[in-house]
Amino acid sequence: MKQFNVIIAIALMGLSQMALASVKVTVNGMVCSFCAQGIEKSISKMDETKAVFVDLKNKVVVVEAKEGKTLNEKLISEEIKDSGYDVVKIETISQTVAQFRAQQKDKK
Ligand SMILES: [Cu+2]
Repeated sequence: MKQFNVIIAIALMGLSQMALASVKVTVNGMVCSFCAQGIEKSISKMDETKAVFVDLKNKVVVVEAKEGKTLNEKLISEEIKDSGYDVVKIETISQTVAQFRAQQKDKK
């Protein structure tokens, strides 16, 4: 039974990663809402971006891809660096921007 659950968990993980790919970027140097706005604006301009969420408190930028599109992590990272911030870490998460937002709210 335990093994069975593990298989289901792995299958679900695979599914969610296929269905929704968001990129979570940890950024250093964002201090105010102007920083957040600037980053949000420049990443929103990208063709494959569906939604952007900048979390100043946790210093993360979450970018969600449009359906069927793949986010260009390198481009996102460069865009943030060009705006004058440091990219500490970039990773793929299986949440949408809306889900990530909701999760941050729950933490408070
Ligand atoms: Cu600022």
